[in-house]
Amino acid sequence: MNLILYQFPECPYCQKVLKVIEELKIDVQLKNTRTSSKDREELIALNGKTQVPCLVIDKKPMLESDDIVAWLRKNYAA
Ligand SMILES: N[C@@H](CCC(=O)N[C@@H](CS)C(=O)NCC(=O)O)C(=O)O
Repeated sequence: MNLILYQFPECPYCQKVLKVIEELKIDVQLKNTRTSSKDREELIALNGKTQVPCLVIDKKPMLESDDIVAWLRKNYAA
């Protein structure tokens, strides 16, 4: 599965998701919407807003950190 996470490290909801990604050692491409205007524009094109975290799973965006964490645990927990 191709996974991309739009985030910025200062966001506590993003930190929650990043912690799980690290814990489960999942290969995810990180995009920073604070430091990269290109990444921010991509996120707006996907969702019409800049809300993070947003996990894109095979081109389909998922918002809400609780939903993202639940999806990661369901699909990647040993
Ligand atoms: N309920 C959301 C809240 C996410 C949230 O509030 N993220 C903030 C950054 S910490 C955000 O995206 N704010 C709006 C914005 O930057 O456009 C979640 O759990 O993912």
